[in-house]
Amino acid sequence: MGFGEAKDYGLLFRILKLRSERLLRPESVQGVMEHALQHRERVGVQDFVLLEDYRSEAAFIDNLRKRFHENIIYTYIGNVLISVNPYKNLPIYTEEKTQLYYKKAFFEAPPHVFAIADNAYRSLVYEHREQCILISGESGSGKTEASKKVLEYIAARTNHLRNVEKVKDKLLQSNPLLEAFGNAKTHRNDNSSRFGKYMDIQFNYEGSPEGGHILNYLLEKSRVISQMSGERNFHIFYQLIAGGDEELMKHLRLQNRPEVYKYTTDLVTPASQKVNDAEQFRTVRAAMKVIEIGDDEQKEIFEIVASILHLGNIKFVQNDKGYAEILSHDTNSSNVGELLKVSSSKLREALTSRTIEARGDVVTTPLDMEQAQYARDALAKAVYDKHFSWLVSRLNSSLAPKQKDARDSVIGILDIYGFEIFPKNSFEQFCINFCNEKLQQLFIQLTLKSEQEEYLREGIEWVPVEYFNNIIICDLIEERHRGIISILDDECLRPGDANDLSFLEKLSQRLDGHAHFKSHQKVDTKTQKIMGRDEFCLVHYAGEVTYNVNTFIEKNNDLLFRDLQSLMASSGNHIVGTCFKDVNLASKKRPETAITQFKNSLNELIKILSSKEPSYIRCIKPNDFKAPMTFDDKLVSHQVKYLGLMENLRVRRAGFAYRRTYEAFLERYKCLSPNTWPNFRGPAREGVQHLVQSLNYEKEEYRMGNTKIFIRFPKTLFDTEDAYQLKKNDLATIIQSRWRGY
Ligand code: AD9
Ligand code: MG
Repeated sequence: MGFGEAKDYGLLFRILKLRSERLLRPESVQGVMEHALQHRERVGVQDFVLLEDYRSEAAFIDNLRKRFHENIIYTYIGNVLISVNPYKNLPIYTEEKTQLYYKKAFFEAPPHVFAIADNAYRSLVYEHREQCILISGESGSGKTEASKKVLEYIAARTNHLRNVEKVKDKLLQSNPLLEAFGNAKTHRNDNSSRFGKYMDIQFNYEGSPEGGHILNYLLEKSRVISQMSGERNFHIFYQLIAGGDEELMKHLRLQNRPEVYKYTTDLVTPASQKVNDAEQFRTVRAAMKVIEIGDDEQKEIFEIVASILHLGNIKFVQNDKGYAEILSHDTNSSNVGELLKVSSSKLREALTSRTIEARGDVVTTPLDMEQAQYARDALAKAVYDKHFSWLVSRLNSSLAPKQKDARDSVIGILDIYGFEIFPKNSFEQFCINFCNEKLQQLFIQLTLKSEQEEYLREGIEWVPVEYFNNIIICDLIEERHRGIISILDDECLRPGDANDLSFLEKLSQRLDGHAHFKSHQKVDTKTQKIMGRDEFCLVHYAGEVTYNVNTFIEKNNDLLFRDLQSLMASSGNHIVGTCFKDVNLASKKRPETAITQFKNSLNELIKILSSKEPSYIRCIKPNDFKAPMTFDDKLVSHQVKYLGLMENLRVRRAGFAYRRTYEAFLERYKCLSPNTWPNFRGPAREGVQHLVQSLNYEKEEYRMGNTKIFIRFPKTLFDTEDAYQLKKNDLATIIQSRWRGY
């Protein structure tokens, strides 16, 4: 290919100009151009802002697909990283690759999760701006893997003194531990995180990690008692059963077959999986050791896990009055009693009756079969859930920095469930999607607002970008007295005959006419689907979702009978005792509902994140089969929509992609103009003016602010960078840095 066919006119023009000014040697140009153009044809562009047709979703997906098939899983939209799960191990996380990202500006190396990590680290350490990295995407898209890579990069990048290594080891080992208790095999992901996680890595004034802190959100506790067919309970149950030694198993009264326990029967575990589970159990114990969870505490943890398995096997029989009873020789209940160090007979009583205080009188009423089963399952869920939160706080006390340094600062990493639209959506999806609305709102606030503020500060004309502000949906959900959460809580607190359908009726009455709410009486305009009598639909920023109200009231009330609570508070297992003592049994006030607790913790999280500078990693799942080299256009297109990537790109293209101070820009590129080379003595702004003239920047490509040059398209900067590399006559670097793909 000769120059006549070259499409990259901007670069060509600049190179020719530099050549005519004798700033470039002619023989270096043609080969590089040819190579670069062919390469781009094959691997697409590394930043979506470089797409010619940036409004076309087809072009967007085409670019992702091209790169994916070349094993290039990372692409940018400005400073947002898009990552496509390769479902195979790629040699992109080696020591050598890690070093490639040390102290590199974004455009100097191929897009990578390491670049995001390095950028955050440098901004924190050298510019003292606290950072957070927000990772989103649907189940199985690679969020947790990405968060681990960030942590690993930071561990590799920071100093290797012994005490620092110890802290890093603890931070790294928190992952296998939390995954054992909080992850499970689902249809979408063999290692699916069933909780949201925000982790702060704390650094001292030297930039070394000195501790960490984890916040956990909304563990999917219903998984403890039942799983969809083909899915599993939390990993730890199987790991303990497969990997516990004889002595431990005897102590826990466990058999080494998960299928004999009701809570783990749903999936027959193949032999290979058992080997894997046993191995993982050793990893978990090793992690516990690093975290400094001693033998006694470990024993108590496994007693809790085992007691839940026994609890699930408790059988009720119906007595002649129609009420539930547990036979006194039932070994399951006595196992639970012994392991949790509570009276077995009191446990049997609390599982089959209920004490209610009414106007000073204490009345005990027996439970029927259904109520007793509900009580048993509620207890199993509560014990597991509280114990998981205990584990997180135990981790936190181990991760807490030994010396509180006044100047310590953090990088936060958020690995939280992405937007969910299933054929049937329930209370859990409602919570998760609400969370995503809040994060989208934060994205808007942090990215767009700060962008506009900077233009104002720099005296640059800013044409406001049109974008959809989802605050209207956040309000619809959480506004006091009027929002969906308030209506749900009111209904949960209302004595009498409140139920899921009465909640739906209230919603329909109060929210009728809201642009983002559709009641069950309406026809869904898009799909022409008539909603069921027990459904409502929300028009989320990412699309329409129909929710089924069935079990909303029960899940939001999240009731555990008081008798069971006080019994657990008396447990001689100190973890269980501690977990349940917090519940103020004497209080007449109702505990907060599940959704209100979630809303409050989410608002706390938003407050934390708003105080930091964000980076975004958007993860995409290429297919539903966990298969490598398979790219399903339709599936990816859905995610591009739900992640709001086209909108993101549009906003990015509307503004200025890059900005650098005049001093930094001049220092790097001064060799590209005869007026600034080898030194420029005047003000840096003037020097940059000479540079942009020499580089032939078009008027709409850049603006000169008060202290910085603003460059509208990354391409302009890439071209300048290429010219700089060419000038240095370093051909290897130009091919790598610009046309990357390795
Ligand atoms: V969930 O919402 O917790 O269900 P995640 O966290 O988004 O989900 P995860 O990181 O667990 O997904 O990735 C799923 C699986 O994809 C992993 O277990 C790996 O087998 C695979 N994966 C993900 N990212 C990579 C990668 N960068 N390289 C290789 C990967 N494999
Ligand atoms: Mg995960």
